Amino acid sequence: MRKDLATMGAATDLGQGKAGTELAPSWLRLKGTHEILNRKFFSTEDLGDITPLKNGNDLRAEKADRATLHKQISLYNKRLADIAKDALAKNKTLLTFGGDHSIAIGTLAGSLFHNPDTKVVWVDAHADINTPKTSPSGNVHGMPLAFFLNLVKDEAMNKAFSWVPHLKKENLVYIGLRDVDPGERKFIKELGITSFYAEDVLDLGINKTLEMTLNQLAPKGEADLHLSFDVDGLDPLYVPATGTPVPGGLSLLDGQMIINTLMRETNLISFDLVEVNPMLGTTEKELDITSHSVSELLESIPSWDKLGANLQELQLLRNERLSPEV
Ligand SMILES: [Mn+2]
Repeated sequence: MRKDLATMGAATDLGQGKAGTELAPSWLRLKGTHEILNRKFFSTEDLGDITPLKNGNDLRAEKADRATLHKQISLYNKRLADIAKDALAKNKTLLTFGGDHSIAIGTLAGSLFHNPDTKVVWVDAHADINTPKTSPSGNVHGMPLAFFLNLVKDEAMNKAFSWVPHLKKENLVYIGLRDVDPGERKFIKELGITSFYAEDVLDLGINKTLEMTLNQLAPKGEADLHLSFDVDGLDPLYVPATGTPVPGGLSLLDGQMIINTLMRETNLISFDLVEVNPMLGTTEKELDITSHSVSELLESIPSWDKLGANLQELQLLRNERLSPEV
């Protein structure tokens, strides 16, 4: 775990058709997410909300075609990638509040620019590995991993996203899957991607699941890791305000264990929290449950100064401050 945190809001809905994900970063900030983070890290820097030039409403109003949409998504994510890369270069952990899951194109690219051998844990009900060809919906939030694993054969699409770096397939582990399209199943099987479906987590328990995940990705512990956490990985009971809920998901405690364990056991450099949609809460109660769950997930981040291994570092920092260089 790094002691300094940078946060940004990836305020976009461009990766899917339901307006509202672009409001999640500011909505969550109002619900007190940053107060929690301030307690968890030595320092926190809020990089603010990053908004695309045009969001879904703008593009719908001008009846933009898919090519225009894809270009907007690409440009926006390149910006996110550059911001992410800068934050990581300053030795900070980056926490990005989405937005829909297409924002991981930018944040994960930033992690891979920083370290091409970055490991990835993808918590999600969906595999997000569709290509324009296999995708039933055509929504880009279901495609980010297809770009990183070089599966997209669409020429125009590859041109628009030519800047996206590649991820080694053995560096990816899924947790929480349960709604996977036929084309996606084929890719996962062909590439041999380690996948813990929600039912596997139920069978194995979350501790065993995480132990197996870390044995593959971070056997020595110090690996740079990117956690991309789609809130629909959790059961809709805990996060009703999201765009594509699927029953039979992970428990809130599972989600907390994932975050807490990865923070403690790896060098977690980047963490996306995506697909909260405050416009899809149908009652005040559903909204309360959703924001409460997000807060509980953030509460599971260990306090930086309570980790024994960091006490020495804190001492050094203190000494530095007591005797500043002249
Ligand atoms: Mn997703």
